[in-house]
Amino acid sequence: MLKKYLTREVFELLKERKTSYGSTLLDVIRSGLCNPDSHIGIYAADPEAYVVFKELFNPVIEEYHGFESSSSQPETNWGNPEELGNLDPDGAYIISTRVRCARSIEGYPFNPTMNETHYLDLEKKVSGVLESLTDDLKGQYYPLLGMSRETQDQLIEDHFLFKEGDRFLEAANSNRFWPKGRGIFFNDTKTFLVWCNEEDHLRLISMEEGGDLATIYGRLVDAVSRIEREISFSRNSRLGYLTFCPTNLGTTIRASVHIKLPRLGRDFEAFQEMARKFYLQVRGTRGEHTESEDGVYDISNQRRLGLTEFQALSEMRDGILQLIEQEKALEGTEQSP
Ligand code: ADP
Ligand code: IOM
Repeated sequence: MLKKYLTREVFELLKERKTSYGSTLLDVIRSGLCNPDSHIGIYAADPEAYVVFKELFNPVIEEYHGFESSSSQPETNWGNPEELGNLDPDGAYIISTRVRCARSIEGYPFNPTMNETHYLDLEKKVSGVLESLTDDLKGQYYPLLGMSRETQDQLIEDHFLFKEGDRFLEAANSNRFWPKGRGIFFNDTKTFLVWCNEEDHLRLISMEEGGDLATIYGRLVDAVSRIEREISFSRNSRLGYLTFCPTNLGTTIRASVHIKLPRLGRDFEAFQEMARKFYLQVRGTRGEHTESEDGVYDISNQRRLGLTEFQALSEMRDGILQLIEQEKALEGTEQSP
């Protein structure tokens, strides 16, 4: 998208602009310049970048979320999680379900403009609040600093932890001082997790095996509500919750399933096209920029901005149910004589 929207005209307009943090156009586009296989290729080097470089951000945001420059994010509305139900009660297709949202903490800039003290202060503040959670959310914060390579690798392998040295973030100047200030919190059952200072200040995650979306989303809603009593998050009246990457603005929600759809997956182009029609995005088994392994796809809502939290979840649920129906229809044709 960087390649598509950074026209000569836009470049001439933006090339000398700076935010009050000192971020330039180069800070915004460096990840895409270094990684031509990026999906988007731009990051908001600091919260002001969305306004100062709006001639580049707005069309990208519009293409990704279908959100026009005159639109505004609706008020937060989590809805009633119970209504979402279980997407695969027989456990025939869905291996696991994960719902995450991102949050930036008021008063802190984004990765490229954070200094070492910002990272360490933020980690201290957040880990204290997380370790005060009780009941089903009770758990512990584990800093990356001092965590053994084996423990990290196992947590990554089990899909709980972010990977180290992401080249897209590296080029965006976002891995400085690593592993300082980075870490993961999880509850005793590893169904509620929080990533600290990876791409965003916080990623709050609820996940478990199977397709019980109601329970998994309900847990995230409860956790976010408890945490926001203690920490103020950055929210903008037009763009909703502010994030480092424009794909995550608004609700910041990505609700995904790890799912096996072997018949649909045979024609991957047609499968992707069908997913797009349902506003879904297909990723590989180990997340963004990875391939599918053993026919397992990560399928999630594409849009996060311009709709409420509950609408984002409903869009994901409806799309996944449709894909399962299509898979069943193909099974039916194969079984008939
Ligand atoms: P995000 O942008 O949501 O953090 P990534 O694509 O970077 O997502 O993936 C982060 C991790 O979450 C990866 O290990 C990925 O495999 C894992 N993941 C995503 N969805 C699921 C799911 N439904 N079940 C299990 N793991 C998942
Ligand atoms: N969110 C971010 N990791 N991603 C969209 C990077 C990209 O491929 O541009």
